[in-house]
Amino acid sequence: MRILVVSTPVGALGSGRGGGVELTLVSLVAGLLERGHRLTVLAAEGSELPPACATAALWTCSGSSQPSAQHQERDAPITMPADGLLPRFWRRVLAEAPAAGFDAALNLAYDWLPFWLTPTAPLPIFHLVSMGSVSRAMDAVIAEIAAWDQHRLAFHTQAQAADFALPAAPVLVGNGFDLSAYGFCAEPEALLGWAGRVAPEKGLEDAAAAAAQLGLPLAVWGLVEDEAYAAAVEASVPAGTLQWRGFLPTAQLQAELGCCRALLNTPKWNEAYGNVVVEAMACGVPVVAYRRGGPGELVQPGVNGLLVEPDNVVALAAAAAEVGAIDRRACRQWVEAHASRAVLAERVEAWLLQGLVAAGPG
Ligand code: HBI
Repeated sequence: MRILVVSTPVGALGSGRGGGVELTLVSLVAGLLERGHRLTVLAAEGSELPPACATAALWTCSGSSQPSAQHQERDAPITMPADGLLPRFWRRVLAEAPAAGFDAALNLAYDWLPFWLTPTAPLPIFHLVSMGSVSRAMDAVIAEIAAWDQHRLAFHTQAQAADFALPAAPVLVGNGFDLSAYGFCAEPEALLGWAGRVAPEKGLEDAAAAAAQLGLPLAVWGLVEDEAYAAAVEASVPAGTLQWRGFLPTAQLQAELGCCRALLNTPKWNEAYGNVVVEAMACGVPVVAYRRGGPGELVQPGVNGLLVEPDNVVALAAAAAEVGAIDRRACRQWVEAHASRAVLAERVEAWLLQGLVAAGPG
């Protein structure tokens, strides 16, 4: 197939501002290229694609970044900068895609416009929904497209899809990672880890409190999206508990992440998937996670980690103390079987082909 993949308008690929969707985009583009498809990526000016995506075409647009959807009020109206990346992306798709001969456009943005355009667009638009429910406007437009032709939607996990009004069982594609980029570490240090955008919905304060209870340092990787929140978490534990490691490219992240005895995963929202959970397991690091959202489905208790009652910091610390019993090699093996690039690409290909066959009304 000839596929146009439209990226997130919250930031350029490689900047870290896109969070998990950047990793998902690179994995599915590289995986689909491997399977012989022809890919074009539409992303913000300044975006960079890794060597694995070198044979994909890259179209870019300048423009203002779209405000993050998860930080809006649930009842907020749709907002869009007039000189924004979002309207410019979709002006480009509608203007150029028909002549370019794409079989489909695959939208990775969690934004109202591409969903709203879907029933009347001049080419089939598919959406890999990247988050759980964050606003009524997005819930409504996702429900509208599901009612019109649910084949056009896919989700990462069952827990995420359950947030939305779907007439039929959801297409689930999980996620996929370039496992050659993650080294296995058999012997960890006396160190706990936490990774993700540093923002309130990610619950860093709970992981910090659990580490302080255990008297272990907590390494923190990720873009500090909310400075005030980060400062408040730092102040909530004894000095030296947190080691702020910043947003690192995968090569550096995995080298440091592998040294952890466990990764603590403490989402306060319905995390759609939980990329960092799989990245840790790929390095042999078991994950202690709240039984919530995507991580609640990825962690297989006793095999690749432990699940605890959400928001229970005492239980989080107790489980983190038990995690030495987990076989670190089994964590790596689970990822190889369930979250490789090849597995993701197979699922995405099947989804698109099925969706193209089941032509939606109109
Ligand atoms: N917000 N408006 C908007 N659009 C996105 O595509 C978007 C977002 N917030 C976060 C985000 N994408 C990514 O971090 C996803 O991986 C969740």
